[in-house]
Amino acid sequence: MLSEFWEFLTTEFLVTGDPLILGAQVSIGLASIAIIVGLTYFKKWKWLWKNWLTTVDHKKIGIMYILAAILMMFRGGVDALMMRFQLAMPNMEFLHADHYNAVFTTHGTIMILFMAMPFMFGLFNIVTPLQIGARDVAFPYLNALSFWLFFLGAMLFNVSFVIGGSPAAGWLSYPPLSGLQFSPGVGQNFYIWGIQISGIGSLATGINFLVTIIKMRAPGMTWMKMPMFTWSVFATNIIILFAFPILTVTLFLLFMDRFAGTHFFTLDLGGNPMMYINLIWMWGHPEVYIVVLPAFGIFSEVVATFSRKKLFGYKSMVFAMLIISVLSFFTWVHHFFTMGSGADVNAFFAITTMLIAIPTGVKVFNWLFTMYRGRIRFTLPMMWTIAFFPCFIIGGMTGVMLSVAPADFQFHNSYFLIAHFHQVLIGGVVFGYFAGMYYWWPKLFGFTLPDRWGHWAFWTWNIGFYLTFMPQYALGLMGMTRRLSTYGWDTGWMPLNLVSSVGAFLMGAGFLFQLLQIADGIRKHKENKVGADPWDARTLEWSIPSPVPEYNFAIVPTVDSVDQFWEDKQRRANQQAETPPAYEPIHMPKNTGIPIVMAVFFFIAGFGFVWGWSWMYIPGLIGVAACLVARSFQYDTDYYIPAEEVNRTETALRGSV
Ligand code: HEM
Ligand SMILES: [Cu+2]
Repeated sequence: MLSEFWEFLTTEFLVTGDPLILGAQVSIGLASIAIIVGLTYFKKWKWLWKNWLTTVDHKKIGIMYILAAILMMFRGGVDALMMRFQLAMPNMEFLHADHYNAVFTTHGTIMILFMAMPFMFGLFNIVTPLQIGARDVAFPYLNALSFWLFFLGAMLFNVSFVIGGSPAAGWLSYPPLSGLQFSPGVGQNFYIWGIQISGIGSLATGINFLVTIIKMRAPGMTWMKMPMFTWSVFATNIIILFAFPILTVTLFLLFMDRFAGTHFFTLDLGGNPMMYINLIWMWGHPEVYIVVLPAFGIFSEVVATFSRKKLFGYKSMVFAMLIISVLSFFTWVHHFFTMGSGADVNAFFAITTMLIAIPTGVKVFNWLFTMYRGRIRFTLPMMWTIAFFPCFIIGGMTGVMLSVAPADFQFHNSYFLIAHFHQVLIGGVVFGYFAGMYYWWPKLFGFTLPDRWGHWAFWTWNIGFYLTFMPQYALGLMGMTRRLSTYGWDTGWMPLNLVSSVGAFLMGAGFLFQLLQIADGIRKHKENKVGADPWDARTLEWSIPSPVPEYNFAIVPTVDSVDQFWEDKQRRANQQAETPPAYEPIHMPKNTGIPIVMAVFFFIAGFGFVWGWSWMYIPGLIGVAACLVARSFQYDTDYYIPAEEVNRTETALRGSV
């Protein structure tokens, strides 16, 4: 009995034998012990629980999202570097084929679902309520729950690395490869449940922010007076609302195939793998627009602020965004032009794909026109925005090349594609979120990040980027296919691959410089303290103190133009001082531990399903239900901040700078 248990533990449960993984296990263990000891030693458990784990404050939730995203960027980045190390030279024996499969699968999944998505949700959380003059999101409790579902879903996915084995069927997990027959271990189950749990959180966030934007805008802020970033959040969440339910159902059907022996996606008994491929891309293609549209919103804010000009073509920007969000649902077949849909179907999807270039082009021109004759300041957010243009223009053009269905028979599954999508995902999404992080950092923390390490980071990232991905276009045309774990000397691919790998390590260095920059910034936070409006910006979030008090706006603003705050400043410059405002008590939601506890039960249920242990998933599900019931009996969910306290906080915050 005991020996059976030991046998299970060492052969199936724990991933043993690989020195890389062993090293990771040891370092995860040590890091966890260090965190627990540290928190105990400094007596910080209570502080952590009260201020962070149970918070419903959208700003703190936003910070936690971004922290998690940076952590995941590290994990996904290490995966990327391992792959590039393996591919640097022919016949390398660093990662063997199976391990390589696992690494590109976790890399892709983590980068998109557990890095880009939380980074984006973090920025939504931090910025949206502030830009529309609201004191919170529509459903603060649901917002906390969404975060914890994302986080524990991500953790569930990540433990597959050391427990049970990683998924290895690609980031979209096509059957039959991802079915029981060809992926008999639990790796695919981790994929299904990690994404399923965090996906429910994403859907809830989408609904939450749609309602927030529809219902909670400051008086006077009509649709056409909404800031551009908020518009991008709105467009994005509409896509989430329609796309994520498709993912939920698809993953559930895949789970049934693996768990209950159904045949939705295998050819026996009338199932069909093509159905999976259609479904997953009906979510997957919109997903890439989900992550890129908010970056467009950020560029719009940054370009206007640092060119000191009104955003050029506001209305056309809004329509372009909405058109992209609709079109994004009509292009999914471009991911499998080669799988025999026939010429008519391919032509339709080729044309819809090319059409997206038009609204996107409109946006690029609007940004350039905004900069034209502006008084440009080359701050870090602006630098990342400018770096985005060439990158996205090349990436966009290669995208149009890929959308030519007959040409795609050549490019399909080659390194040309890898270069294309990294160019738009890194140049568009990652650069965009960096711009946003630098832009709103002082609003959140009350100090700016010093430029020195920031400039190092900027240049190493950018040079590294072109070194990594430009050779890959050529490699693709030379016949190198994606998901290839090694190649021979006779291919002639060595020099370009070597350059590509050197570039990847430069990007890794760029990431480290950013960590240094943040550490340096925290160390010098007193010197770099800033007031409410360090950038001389245009939108409402800059009208309140930095860092923002928990209630955001002491007095809810009224709005009658897109650049209300900017115009107020112009007016104030030649007017007398305002009379001190009369504060009123502010209604706030109370912290609650239920979201994190419920997400832990989701984790337990998910882990149970991964292993098919009914003794675990049944209690897990009961726990989830119990949390729902407990919440419905929680009557004492809010409180008021008295007017005097608001007054005190405001005087302290505004007086100090
Ligand atoms: C330092 C930057 C990065 C490097 C060096 C890098 C490198 C790679 C490599 C070598 C592959 C595997 C190619 C293959 O053998 O097929 C890959 C795949 C992939 N990467 Fe990245 N990557 C980086 C950043 C990103 C980012 C930021 C994202 C998303 C936001 C991303 C998303 C993906 C996806 C979705 C795949 C496909 C995975 C699959 O085939 O299932 N990567 N990347
Ligand atoms: Cu697509």
